[in-house]
Amino acid sequence: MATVTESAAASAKPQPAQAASNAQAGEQIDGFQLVIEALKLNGIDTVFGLPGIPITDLTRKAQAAGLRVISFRHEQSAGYAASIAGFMTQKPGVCLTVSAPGFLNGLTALANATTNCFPMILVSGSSEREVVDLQQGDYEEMDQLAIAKPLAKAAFRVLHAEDIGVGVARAIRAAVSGRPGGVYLDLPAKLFPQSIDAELGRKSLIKVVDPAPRQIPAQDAVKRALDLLRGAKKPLILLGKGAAYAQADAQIRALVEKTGIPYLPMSMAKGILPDTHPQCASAARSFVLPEADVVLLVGARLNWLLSHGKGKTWGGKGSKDWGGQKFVQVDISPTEADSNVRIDAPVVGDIGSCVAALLEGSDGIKAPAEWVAAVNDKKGRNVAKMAEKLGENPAPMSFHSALNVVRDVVKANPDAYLVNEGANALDFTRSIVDMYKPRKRLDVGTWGVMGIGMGFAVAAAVVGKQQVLAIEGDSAFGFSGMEVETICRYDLPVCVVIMNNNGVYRGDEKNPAGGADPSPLVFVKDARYEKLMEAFGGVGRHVTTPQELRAAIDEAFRTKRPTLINAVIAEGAGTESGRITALNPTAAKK
Ligand SMILES: Cc1ncc(C[n+]2csc(CCOP(=O)(O)OP(=O)(O)O)c2C)c(N)n1
Ligand SMILES: [Mg+2]
Repeated sequence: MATVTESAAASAKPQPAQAASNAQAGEQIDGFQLVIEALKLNGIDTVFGLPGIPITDLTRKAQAAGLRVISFRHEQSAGYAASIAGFMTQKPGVCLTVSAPGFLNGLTALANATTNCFPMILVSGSSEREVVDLQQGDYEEMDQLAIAKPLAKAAFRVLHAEDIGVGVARAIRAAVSGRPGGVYLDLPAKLFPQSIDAELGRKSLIKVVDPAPRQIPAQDAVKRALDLLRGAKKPLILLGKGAAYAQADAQIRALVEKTGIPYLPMSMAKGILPDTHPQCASAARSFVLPEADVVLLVGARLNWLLSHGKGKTWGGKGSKDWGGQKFVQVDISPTEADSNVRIDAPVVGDIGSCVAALLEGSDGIKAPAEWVAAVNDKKGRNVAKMAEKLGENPAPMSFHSALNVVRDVVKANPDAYLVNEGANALDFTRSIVDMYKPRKRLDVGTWGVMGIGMGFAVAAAVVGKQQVLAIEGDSAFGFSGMEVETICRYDLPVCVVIMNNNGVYRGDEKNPAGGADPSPLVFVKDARYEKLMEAFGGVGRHVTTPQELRAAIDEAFRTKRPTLINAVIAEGAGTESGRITALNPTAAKK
């Protein structure tokens, strides 16, 4: 007996009576088509995902309708790709997954997007509501909407084809307005084949007007902030990933340069102004944080990455003591202020509008020369120390000698995207490799999550249409390594460099019990990761010196071919947890 498939059912000849009523009713449109048209109407031209029931035809039909459909090997990578596309473009990145397990695989990326304020929509097919709600054991049964809710900024389900327009519009607005985040859109299998009158269906779609409205800060809030900055003896500006997202690069630069205030970029804010800018205080971070008296936070939250705005990092006596700074906080979310320490002057609004308002009122605000000189002095000494370290040429390579090469490559190719994950591989890259343009550094973000690597790299190449350089710890790479096939399949200009030290943090740990099992922290020694890329037709290189590394990266950039460079780093070169050793419970106990 022939199996009745969806497409066979759809193409079955209508009965005479039905045909007559169809003719009367005019052309029909189904749920698949309405979803695709709703996305297209809102300027979404690329979707990331992984096909299967019930969204297989959605991926096919989307491609047929001219959307770029990037199909991954694991939903988590597709989700990370969507989320970083959202960060890069201010349009929600869309990820398509199948029900239950596919949905759960995508959910990590959705939660990560919400945490990082990346606009993303996870569109997941789901099983039959009636069966799910009675827990009768459907194929891939799961109450996905309920599970997504606490991890998403918003979550919606569409049951009827005529509501698709509203569902997509609400998802878009929720993802990009105010503080951006991850949105879940649940589309049950039964929705897709529903057909309605095509004209009515198309009329029901909504092209979202002004999806992320500007939010103008109140004048008195701006004045309060300016007064504080005007009285500062040691002012400091901290630029966060929110400042990068806002694409207010020109206003931010103008404010920094007009006031002469030293600034520190958070990891993904590197490049809003070039890291080589004379006012960049990155090289004097541990000097400026405790010394500053007034700190202007722009799209930066006082979370763990900034030691919660208190403690020794900020000059406090004990680990939880306030360092005495006054804070001005520019943020789109009115509830961000005071989340860790007192914010003396919250400025609530979109970053572009807030910075423009601060700039307009900033006449007479100038960083005192003594403070600037002290910062520069500290910077100069630290840069000299770093240069010495970068000049060393040990065998096997150290993180420094390898990353010195990456530093030169990025300087020569400032438009390239730099994707970065790992522990030492992350921390050293962040501090050694200067960025020159905004939103080019894409990394593990607020959670320090491993696994973003290949998803981010694919999105950067597809959406950013530039060469991508992914600097990966060998452990970090493993989380999404199979996506090298995706990179080869779409023939993307992605060059992956694995900083291979044979393990998590280091490769020289031993089994403390002395047994045959290796330490939980180490991998197969001298693994040949480059062969993974060769397996799919890309270029693999095994390098042991900075010269070989440079030649291999240059070749990848010249040819634009998918490339994986296995860079051998000394097993003992890293430190436990990179720069965040102190967060380990054992270290904390000491
Ligand atoms: C999803 C996830 N799982 C586990 C971790 C814990 N973790 C932090 S860094 C890291 C890997 C560090 O090793 P590697 O990438 O090789 O970097 P290295 O320090 O060796 O350069 C792990 C497993 C994490 N951050 N995220
Ligand atoms: Mg490692």
